Amino acid sequence: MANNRGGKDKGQRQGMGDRSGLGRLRRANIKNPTRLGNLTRLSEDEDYLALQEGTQRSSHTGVSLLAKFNRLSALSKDRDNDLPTIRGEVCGFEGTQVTVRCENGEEHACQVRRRLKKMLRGEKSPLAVGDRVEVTQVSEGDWVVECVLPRSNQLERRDSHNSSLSHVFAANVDCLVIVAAIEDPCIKTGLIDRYLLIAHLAEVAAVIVFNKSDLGDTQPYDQLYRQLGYPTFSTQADRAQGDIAALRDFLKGKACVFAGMSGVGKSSLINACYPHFAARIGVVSSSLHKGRHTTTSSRSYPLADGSRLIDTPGIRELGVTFPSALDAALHYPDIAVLHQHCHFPNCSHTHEPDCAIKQAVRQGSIARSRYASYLALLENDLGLDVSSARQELDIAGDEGGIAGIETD
Ligand SMILES: Nc1nc2c(ncn2[C@@H]2O[C@H](COP(=O)(O)OP(=O)(O)OP(=O)(O)O)[C@@H](O)[C@H]2O)c(=O)[nH]1
Ligand SMILES: [Mg+2]
Ligand SMILES: [Zn+2]
Repeated sequence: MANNRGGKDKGQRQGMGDRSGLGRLRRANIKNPTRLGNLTRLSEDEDYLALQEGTQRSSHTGVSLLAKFNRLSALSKDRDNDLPTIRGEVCGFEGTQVTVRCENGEEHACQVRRRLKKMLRGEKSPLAVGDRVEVTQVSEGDWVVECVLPRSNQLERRDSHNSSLSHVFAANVDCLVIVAAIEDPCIKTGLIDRYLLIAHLAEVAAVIVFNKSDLGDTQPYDQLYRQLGYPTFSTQADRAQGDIAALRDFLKGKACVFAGMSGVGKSSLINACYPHFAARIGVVSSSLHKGRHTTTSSRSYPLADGSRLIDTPGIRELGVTFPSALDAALHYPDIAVLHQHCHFPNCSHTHEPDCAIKQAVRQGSIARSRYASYLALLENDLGLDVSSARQELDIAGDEGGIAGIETD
């Protein structure tokens, strides 16, 4: 809106009046009811959010889309339709349908209203696994999602097809379980650090599981991340060995999401921790143990203690959305704790002199892998030039593991 006003003033100052391009555009917008409708709805989204959540938007996409979804849903709902709504939770996606587990434990494949889908075309789905929704049975076997309840949190990454959009891969969770294999596929600490940043940004607790302990030594990684304050576990999931029981105890009562590269053993780990789910997980991952990208879409499973866990498809690369180098630095606990000792209060820890972080990397009190992943974030996700830091500390471009955009 501010930009539109700026444009109007500019046109008048330059004496173009009604004949200016901007004037024509404005008149076209006023005459076009659809366009006007869109603008109204967008501004109403802000009111809706302020009213419902009493908070600011946590994302420029996810939350505002959620509000838009609800608004469109209300618009598209048949006015005579007074069918009772039932609360439930999105537990998966099947093609164009959303699977919702209702409060009575029944699961229903639900449609998003056709009119609604038409209006949302071209936009990322506002629904994520873990979303609490209200559904209606409109006829025998025919269910629709009516609205989404406000989220307590959302884990999001950058969308692979449109980097200006973010993709919410789980909502309303207590814990992100980052799974990494020591070998096959080879561990990428850059990816772990990116997941940690995603968890920090969403204020969700994170734990790291180093799986395939039979293929290599988990100890150095365990030690590194424990020192940073994250709980870690070392497992051999396919044989249900290692810290399986400890992990299960730790996750008890928590809604958790298992994430990591394809083939690291997320589904195997879930099977090992909760053997009674094996059959159901087997149905979803029908070709489990056969190659890559076995799990193709996120799925949540209810646990006996009333919580739930979410299995997600593997990713190879992971884009993160964050506004500035300072934001990344403050969410890296090892960097954040030394930040105040840098000469410049807004130090990005790259080209600046008297930088406490670079000094700590030289002395070994900050792990090179952590600093390398920090540089890779600034370079790939913010487009900053970090070449002087790379040169100064002799950190190669491919150190830090994972670059940019996810490709699942
Ligand atoms: N050597 C070894 N292999 C394992 C271990 N855990 C799992 N695997 C094997 O690793 C392969 C991949 O396991 P999955 O559980 O499907 O991995 P995933 O992370 O769910 O993979 P996606 O669904 O593709 O994301 C399977 O062949 C498992 O048998 C382990 O601890 N050691
Ligand atoms: Mg899987
Ligand atoms: Zn610095």
